[in-house]
Amino acid sequence: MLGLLLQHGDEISHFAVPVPSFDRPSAQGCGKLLILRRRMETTKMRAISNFEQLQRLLAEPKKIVITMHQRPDADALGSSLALCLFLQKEGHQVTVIAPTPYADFLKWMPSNSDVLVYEDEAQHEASQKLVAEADLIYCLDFSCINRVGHKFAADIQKSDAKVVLIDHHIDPEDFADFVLWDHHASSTAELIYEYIVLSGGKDEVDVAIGECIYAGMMTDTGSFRFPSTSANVHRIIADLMEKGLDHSRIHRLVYDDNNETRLRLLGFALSERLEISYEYHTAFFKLSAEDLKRFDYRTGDTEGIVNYALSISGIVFAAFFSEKDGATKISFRSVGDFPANEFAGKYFNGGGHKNAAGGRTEEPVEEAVERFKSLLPAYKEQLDACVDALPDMA
Ligand SMILES: [Mn+2]
Repeated sequence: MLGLLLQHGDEISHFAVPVPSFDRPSAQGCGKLLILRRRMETTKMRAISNFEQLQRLLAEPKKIVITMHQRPDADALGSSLALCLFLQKEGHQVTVIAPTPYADFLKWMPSNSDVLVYEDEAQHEASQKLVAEADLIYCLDFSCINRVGHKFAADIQKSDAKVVLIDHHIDPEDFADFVLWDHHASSTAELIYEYIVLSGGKDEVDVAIGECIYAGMMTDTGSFRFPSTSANVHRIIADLMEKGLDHSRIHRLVYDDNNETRLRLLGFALSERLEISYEYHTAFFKLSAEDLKRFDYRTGDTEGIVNYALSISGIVFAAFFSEKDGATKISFRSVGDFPANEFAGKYFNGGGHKNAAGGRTEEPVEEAVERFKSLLPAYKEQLDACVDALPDMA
């Protein structure tokens, strides 16, 4: 683990409030960028060490690669493109490399056409060359290096480049030279905005950068409804709107770009593939490979369907099982204190956030679902307690 990565709530008493402190000495010879974000009522403190070291590296034009987790979502891609646009303005040579293809509804993002896809045969070699020759590699929106895929991870680790990790997932692995991490942040996009501001680049933020950041924050907060939507998120949005951001346009681009098969797949899932266990306050979907084929499934088509299960009155735990590439992928969602990430980690080789996690198993979807159902009784008390804690809707 990152020995010097301070977590939320760590006690540092002598920092000035509320200005970011840029002039602290490096933490005990540590090679990490150390950022502490702590909320004190409405005031947030940040302390940074070794930030100057990174800034010194960036004082000269550098060759930079930015990457993100596989099957990037709007936060991963938006964060990457926002950072790319900013670093390009600063005079660097920057390329965004996505490990895998991604959903069409993300392709409106500014500079999307310049993104390379590592898995794409035609772009694989160019991607590898850029990684090998990079001075700096930014890893965004993931905390375990293998989330880019084993081959890509090996390329990154072989490269002499300094690695910068900017992320909000729990338990970051110790693979980066510089780290900006806060698992209380709503999104990586929020951290990217802060990173730009801390780099003295607030004036460089334009509509294009703002659109990418907004898309990341919007999707990771469920359109600003999850508890992670802090006052800071809304302050950032205010800043972006003052720069000319058309927020309605981004909602339309992301949410109103359904194709017919995607909508019909949703309808089918809701009417035929949703199971509800009122006893355990749990609801889940299961889609077989055949189901997906029938509706001409394309990457991203099932995104967000799990949330319909969680929207049922009295349901506090939801899952979405789908059979892809010979394995079963699962999304978990919960409300309140039920730790979806611990559940995913313990039984389905996964992890994530407390209320939104993912997992994967080699079992066929039916077997995975049966095992899931057999696990619920052990959680009855916890699930009941979650329901008791729900706000009174009366
Ligand atoms: Mn994210």
